[in-house]
Amino acid sequence: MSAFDVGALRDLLGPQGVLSAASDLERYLVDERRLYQGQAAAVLRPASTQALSSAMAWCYAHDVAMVPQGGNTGYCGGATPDESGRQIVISLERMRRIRRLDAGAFALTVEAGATLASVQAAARDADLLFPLSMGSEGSAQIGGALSTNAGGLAVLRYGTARDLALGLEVVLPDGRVWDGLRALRKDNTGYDLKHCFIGAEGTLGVITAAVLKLFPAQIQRATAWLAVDDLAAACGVLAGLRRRLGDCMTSFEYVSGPSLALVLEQVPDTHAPPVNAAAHVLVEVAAGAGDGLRDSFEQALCALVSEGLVLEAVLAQNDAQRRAFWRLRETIPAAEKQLGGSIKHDVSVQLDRLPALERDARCAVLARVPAARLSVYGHVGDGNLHFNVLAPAGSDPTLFKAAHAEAVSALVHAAASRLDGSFSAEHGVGKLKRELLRDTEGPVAIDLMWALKRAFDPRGLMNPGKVLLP
Ligand code: 2HG
Ligand code: ZN
Repeated sequence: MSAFDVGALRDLLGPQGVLSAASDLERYLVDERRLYQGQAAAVLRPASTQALSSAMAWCYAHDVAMVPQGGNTGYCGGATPDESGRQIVISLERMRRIRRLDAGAFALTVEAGATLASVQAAARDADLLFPLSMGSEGSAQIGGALSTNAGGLAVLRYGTARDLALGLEVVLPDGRVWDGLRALRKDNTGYDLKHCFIGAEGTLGVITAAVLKLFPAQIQRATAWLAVDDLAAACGVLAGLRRRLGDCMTSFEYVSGPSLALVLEQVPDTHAPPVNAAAHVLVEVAAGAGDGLRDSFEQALCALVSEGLVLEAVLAQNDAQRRAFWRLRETIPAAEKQLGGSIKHDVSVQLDRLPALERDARCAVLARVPAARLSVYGHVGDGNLHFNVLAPAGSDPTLFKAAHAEAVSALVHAAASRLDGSFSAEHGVGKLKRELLRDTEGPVAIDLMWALKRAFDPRGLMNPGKVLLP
């Protein structure tokens, strides 16, 4: 029996709009990494903003806590209900319409439940580009991506989800709707409210639709796989390519030798790249019409080879080779999962401190657990590393994580903090990192965050216990 009678919510949302049978709820109650197993009184699946607004007004009036959920691909447990069985999950999965595409304004209005892949496809159909891209784009939803301010593979050129939002529509905890769906490129009318909801992980309201920025299609594109000595060399290559090519680089992804080895060993149909080295970089450049991008890219790479920064470079000759390169990078998380998972980190520092971060974290972790396997990779162009730590070969990954996760993460986060970096570059805080947020952001920042929380959600019903530790 549910903690409250869901009949009233069914009246508001219709039979498809409320799930309450245990077997229907299951998949909404556990997070992607299986770190948290929650319970819920029901899952609401509104088909429109108006319907959600009435349901949330009802929840507010009845003191029911609400947990918004997108594609449930998050890494920090931000969309999983607690164990009380009294919270309700709000899934946006039935709100996935493309509301309008204004090609002349380079803007797309879309409902929160649309997957990133479907938003990209809608832009592509109009010969335009929506650049937010990540391994989970087939299931990750735009509402969740905005709520966590997701990053991904093209931040270097186009920015994070925050940079791609022109306007938002949000249902507030009491059911009121804030209509901020405008496609203005410039708007200085007071506080920029949309930025309060972006990255708030559903703790201030539920994003139901967004106006997104579109870009000219990438007519020319070139992709290369580079062999380098180490992360410091990779950073040198990044700077060298930037100086030579300007702003046309869209991705600059680092893949350490051990991360590549995991992929080759664990992921079917992956083949070693034609270069052999201790570390690798996947770099992609793109531009609109015109010519010469591939030539200038090739020249820049040749110059970096002569300088000794790049050991070898292979330019993808066709789309199949490009996809094969990307597969080597994008399947690293799957390879780690296959091995029983890793102790994951999502740290960032200012660009010129990245090699120091890697070195300090490596020394600290290996001093404590000498046999641990490190899988270090990530968005070096954004100063963001995934410094992941796996169990020694042959030992039990679950026992390893249980024994070492806390201490190892403290060491990696301390290394980032000493370099004035962040413990969460692109995956948010959720439930997993709320203690870290409280302990590292400083009292003024935490006071301001609580002031915002209380102003938007005075009864504390919006995704309670996430981001800010009660
Ligand atoms: C990536 O960059 C994702 O592939 C996942 O952010 C990172 O699984 C990870 O640690
Ligand atoms: Zn990442």
